[in-house]
Amino acid sequence: MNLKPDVRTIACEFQIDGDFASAEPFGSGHINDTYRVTYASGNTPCRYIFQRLNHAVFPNPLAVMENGQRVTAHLAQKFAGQPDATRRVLTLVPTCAGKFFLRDIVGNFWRVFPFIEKTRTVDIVETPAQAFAAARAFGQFQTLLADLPTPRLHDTIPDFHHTPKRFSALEKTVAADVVNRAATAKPEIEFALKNRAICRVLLNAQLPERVTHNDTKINNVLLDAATGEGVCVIDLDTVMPGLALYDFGDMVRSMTNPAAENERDLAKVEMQFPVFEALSRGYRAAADFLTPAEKNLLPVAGQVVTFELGLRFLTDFLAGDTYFKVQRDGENLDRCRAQFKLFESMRRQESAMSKLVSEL
Ligand code: ADP
Ligand code: GN1
Ligand code: MG
Repeated sequence: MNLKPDVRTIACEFQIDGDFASAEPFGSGHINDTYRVTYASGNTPCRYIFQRLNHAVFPNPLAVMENGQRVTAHLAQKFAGQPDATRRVLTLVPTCAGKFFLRDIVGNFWRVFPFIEKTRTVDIVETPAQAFAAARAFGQFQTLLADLPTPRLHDTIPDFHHTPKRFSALEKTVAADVVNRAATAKPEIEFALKNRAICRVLLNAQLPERVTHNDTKINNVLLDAATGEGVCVIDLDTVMPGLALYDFGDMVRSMTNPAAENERDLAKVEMQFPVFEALSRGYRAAADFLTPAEKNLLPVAGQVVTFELGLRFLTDFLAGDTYFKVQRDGENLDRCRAQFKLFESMRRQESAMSKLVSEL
């Protein structure tokens, strides 16, 4: 699974014109392996994104592929006839056998998309306007998928945003302490225990189930390189039934933090209120379906998701770094500390956030 794959061999299996020229690892995702592949075709090079799915994280790759195909086909139908329609949604390139994914000889699952040119992604928001654009794109994504025909999408990772279950997983991992790291993380474990009440805030509110993205990081939306507009929502593996507020909360979590997710200087980690304002405005501009209960919880959604991801990083640190890719020892603990610091910063600003949302 983790061996360096021969992308050229994989490429032969897909219906792509031209000659394979090069492949390079691409992006900064924590889970899948992504490559940008260039083909020479006449005078103009043509680029593609190749992705190998992490099937340790996604236990049912076929379900992921089926959801992906249904979601992209539905969105393509919605954008058909509009300017730039083919840049607004991912398009799956078929294999020579006419399927939308490839299972290679060692059992890995691959899919290929045309690279959407003249776009860029960022890992850290640069301006509130960028946050507005991303939030509007994610809000529009939810709106367009609201009428996805039945059947219900597969749960590609069951209980992905079930925060209380994430908490229980942490408790079990602390008890097992398989790599003897619990002592190192004592302050973070205590922080988690002290704040556990936040886990149920969204789930207890009886909010409607919707089709949601579930990983609404800023680098999961392609921004137009010239205008900065949100062009296309990508990274669709976690699109499944969920709560709209987990998407909004994950935007607040990932976009209001001006520091890297693994930042060690916690003084740099503070929730940026102008970015929160831009997110609220951008999301509300496109997500026109929100119920009063959903609107009421917009100000705290970020806290729940930030706390949840802190729990997940801490759990993975204690389990020996088996889920999120790490580049150095202790990285998952650093990531957890940054999430918990951000959570505290959101708490401190909760009343200002509520005031803003109620005024919108
Ligand atoms: P991961 O699961 O690793 O986060 P993503 O699907 O988010 O994978 O892709 C990683 C990065 O590759 C993205 O942040 C984006 O920069 C780039 N990317 C992915 N798909 C495309 C595409 N079709 N066109 C242009 N860039 C893309
Ligand atoms: C992972 O694959 P990537 O990097 O977009 C993770 C998200 C986390 C995120 C934190 C399937 O997303 O849940 O919020 O890292 N994806 C999965 O950066 O677990
Ligand atoms: Mg991604």
